[in-house]
Amino acid sequence: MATSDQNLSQFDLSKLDDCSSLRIGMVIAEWNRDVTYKMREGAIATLKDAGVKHQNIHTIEVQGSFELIAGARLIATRENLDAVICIGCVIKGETPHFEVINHAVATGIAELNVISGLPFIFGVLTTDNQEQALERAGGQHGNKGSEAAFTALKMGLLKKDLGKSPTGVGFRS
Ligand code: RBF
Repeated sequence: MATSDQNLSQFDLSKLDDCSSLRIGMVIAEWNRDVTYKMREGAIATLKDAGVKHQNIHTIEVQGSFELIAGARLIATRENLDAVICIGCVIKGETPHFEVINHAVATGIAELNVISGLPFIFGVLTTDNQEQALERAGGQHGNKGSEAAFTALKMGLLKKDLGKSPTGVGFRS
């Protein structure tokens, strides 16, 4: 599933409806922070370019990508958000941890989408090495953090348009 020819970072923000009332959460994993902080930068720039107010962008950090799930759930219980962006970077090592973590994170974030009325956006890079990751964090293959933010904007607008508040299933603090 190659993405090198699908650089969504050239999305068109002007085609979106008014985003100025959207409230967006963001959870960033500190593991591989050389990569994830660049993705965070790209995501915040995209949100601001779309008109999301600074005070309506809520960010927290967690240790590794595995903790994105709990972090995303926690921020969703605390703030009245329209979407949550999960940003991480898992780089293949010499043990099966890569597959284990990737599977757990993808499944966990998918489950959050299912049990709540809130969109949780999967902004997790899974690469063979750091070079590939940096190419996707502001390098030649765009910034996947910016793309995750664009997806969050679209889903946040959709939620405002069609959805109700989170059902609360599993989200009471
Ligand atoms: N977290 C990441 O976000 N990216 C990684 O590439 C990554 N590699 C890991 C490799 C090993 C062997 C272990 C034990 C953890 C790794 N983690 C990584 C951290 C993981 O997401 C989590 O923070 C810890 O397992 C604690 O729950």
